[in-house]
Amino acid sequence: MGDVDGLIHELKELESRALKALGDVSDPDGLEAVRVEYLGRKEGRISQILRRLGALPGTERPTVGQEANRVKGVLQEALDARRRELEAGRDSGPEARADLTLPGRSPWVGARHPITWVVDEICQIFRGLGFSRVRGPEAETEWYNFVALNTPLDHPAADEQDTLYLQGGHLLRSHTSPVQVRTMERFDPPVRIVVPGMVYRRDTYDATHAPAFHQIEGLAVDEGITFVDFKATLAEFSRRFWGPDTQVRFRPSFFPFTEPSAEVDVKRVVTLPDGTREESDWLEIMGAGMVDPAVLENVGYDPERFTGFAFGMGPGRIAMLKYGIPDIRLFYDGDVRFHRQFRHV
Ligand code: 2NM
Repeated sequence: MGDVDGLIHELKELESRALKALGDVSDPDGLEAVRVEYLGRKEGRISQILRRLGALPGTERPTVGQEANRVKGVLQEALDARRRELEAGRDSGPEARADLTLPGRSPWVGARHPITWVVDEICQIFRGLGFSRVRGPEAETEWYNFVALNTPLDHPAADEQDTLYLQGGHLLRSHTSPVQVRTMERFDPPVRIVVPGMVYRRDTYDATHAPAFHQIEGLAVDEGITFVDFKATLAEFSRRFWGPDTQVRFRPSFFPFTEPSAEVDVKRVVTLPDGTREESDWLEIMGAGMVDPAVLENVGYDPERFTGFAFGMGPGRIAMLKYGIPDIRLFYDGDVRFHRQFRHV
């Protein structure tokens, strides 16, 4: 009896080991290895046990034989079931172990830089008023940056305290006006352009100054352009950008390249979250003026025949006013916690 009990115990152990091995198998090769190990005709573990039946007394052979056949049947069935599972592609590979209840990872969504938004918005409004968008070089000559613009080289703006000079008499443009000069040289009036771009000045980087910053300037020259066109165009732009109830004010000022010159201020009407309307203070948003006849002369236009107006703004300053940004360095330091707030614009 001892031999019979021993063999039956061995068969039961073999059965549970084989079932566990089948559960662990993840591909057809592994499945075949388990089949050969347990059910193989010659070397399989069940065949080996059956071969030892011969050593048992004839009366006890059927007990062990029946148990061996039962285990064989169970394993064959489990093997076929596992094969079907693997073929169906279920419960295999890394997906099988994936936790489908985990929240997905949200993809990184870029945000438009607030200055880019302001520049594009301004250009689009001026496009509606007939102005084209133009670009030009950032390394310039003294002629295009200063002299042609009626700014002599002994003017404080041209001093190396204020302008970044390069080798060979070149400099980094301190405003985008040289592009207006180049455009007037290449095209006869009518000219109506806006010129966004980076400009450079020798300033210390602090909350209100950056040595490289954005500017957008504009120019209209034609026969018969008057101070009324100048005021009306810039007031219309201001209302389209800041809102239809915006008040606009022109204060006398000075620029070497315009005469007369003005600072343009706006007073906004802001609607608070609770619906009440509040007026802002007067905000200085641009410098402007009628183009000085000396500038028209310098580009080869006849100043007796043509007149025009020009203006310049800092889109960084406008973005700071529009969004309540307290420090200009936030635009340039590249901290995503700042930039991701602008995903909507
Ligand atoms: C400003 C203010 C006033 C300006 C003048 C010209 C040009 F080329 F026509 F002479 N371009 N931009 C101008 C005039 C720029 O920025 C504050």
